[in-house]
Amino acid sequence: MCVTTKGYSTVSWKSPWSASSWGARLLGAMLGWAVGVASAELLVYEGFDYEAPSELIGSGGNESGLIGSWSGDAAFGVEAESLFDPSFKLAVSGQRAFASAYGENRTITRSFQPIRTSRAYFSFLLRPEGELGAGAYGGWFGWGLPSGPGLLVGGATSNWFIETYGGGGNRNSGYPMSAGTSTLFVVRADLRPGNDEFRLYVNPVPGDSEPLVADATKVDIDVGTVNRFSLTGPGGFSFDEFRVGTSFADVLPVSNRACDLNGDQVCDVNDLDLLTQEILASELDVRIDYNQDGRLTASDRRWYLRNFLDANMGDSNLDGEFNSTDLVQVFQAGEYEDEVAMNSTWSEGDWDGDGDFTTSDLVAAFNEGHYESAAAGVAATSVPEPSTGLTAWLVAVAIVAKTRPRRV
Ligand SMILES: [Ca+2]
Ligand SMILES: [Ca+2]
Ligand SMILES: [Ca+2]
Ligand SMILES: [Ca+2]
Repeated sequence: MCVTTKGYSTVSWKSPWSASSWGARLLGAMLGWAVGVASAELLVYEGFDYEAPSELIGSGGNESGLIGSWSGDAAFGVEAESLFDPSFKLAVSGQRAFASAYGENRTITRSFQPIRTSRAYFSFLLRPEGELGAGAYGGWFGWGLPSGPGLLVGGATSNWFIETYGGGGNRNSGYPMSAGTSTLFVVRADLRPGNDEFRLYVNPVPGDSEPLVADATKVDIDVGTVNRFSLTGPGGFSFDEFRVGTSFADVLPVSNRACDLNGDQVCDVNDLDLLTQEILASELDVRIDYNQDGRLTASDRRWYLRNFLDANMGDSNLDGEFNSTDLVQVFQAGEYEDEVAMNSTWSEGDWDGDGDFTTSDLVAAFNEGHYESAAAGVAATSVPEPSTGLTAWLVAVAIVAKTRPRRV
């Protein structure tokens, strides 16, 4: 795996909840110390930091708020590679739980410290594996709280839903399931005498505030004391990054690890260039398959640009705007249509990611339509708003002619 050797090697991939840090955090929380801005208390964490591949049953012990090991049916395993949320902003660690489609119902559970607060938040990732619907009973599966009548968040072949454990009281989230694509769930539980209230949020973005409106709400069951969760159903799926906390933010900790490919603690053009190299090497690494299509392509690079750098094609200095300053920068680098293969980076004009600065980069950038002609350095009257690759190229050449002599 290329990124492992080039990039991730400088950032340890171990769990953020090492025994010492977990203990300190828990102690701090118990004593009422501030353990982070707007952070209350992370009660439970399961990131599947176990040997892979291995049986899930028997894995784990008393750590990170969990009690005892996984117990139940043996048809669940630990598989290499953590799941990621669709925004790639959620902090993840370890491996993941995995179950291929099965010919019978099955369940495995893990206990945790009983929830004592009236409101709790649960977060986790689910990813359908193989063909939707494969396995017994329509291939349903999900995550559950198997206390009282129980709660289930899961699906089978269409949309993710929340329902009573074992069926009934189904509430459709409106979000479709897709094989091979991870979905992030947050369940807010308001635990009361009598029926409890559960709000389901699908694919919230870590770092954002709690949505005002839930994607599904369920108010017709009383689950009683909550002190364990389960993975259940015959469908094929992966599960990962389970957290329990007392606030929305607690269960969605943000990490820049997915964008910091070279491990220097910042996400910038150097990471983008590293990603370009990985894409050109075209060796699949799920940690940089940002659009989750099972391939490493220019689409992943676009995803990176927009989601991590908040930038568009052509924005060579990554200041959020594609303007004449970017054009001046790339032409001053002097690699436009030069004779040296694969020598150009993003800041040197290789916007389409093929390793060189050529006309195709200008066409690709201007065709996205983000060029701002009124930017500083070029009078709006002298540079009309370009709309085609050809005018873009003419604009670029005109700017070059105005800003620097031709390199000899
Ligand atoms: Ca994990
Ligand atoms: Ca991809
Ligand atoms: Ca710019
Ligand atoms: Ca190029």
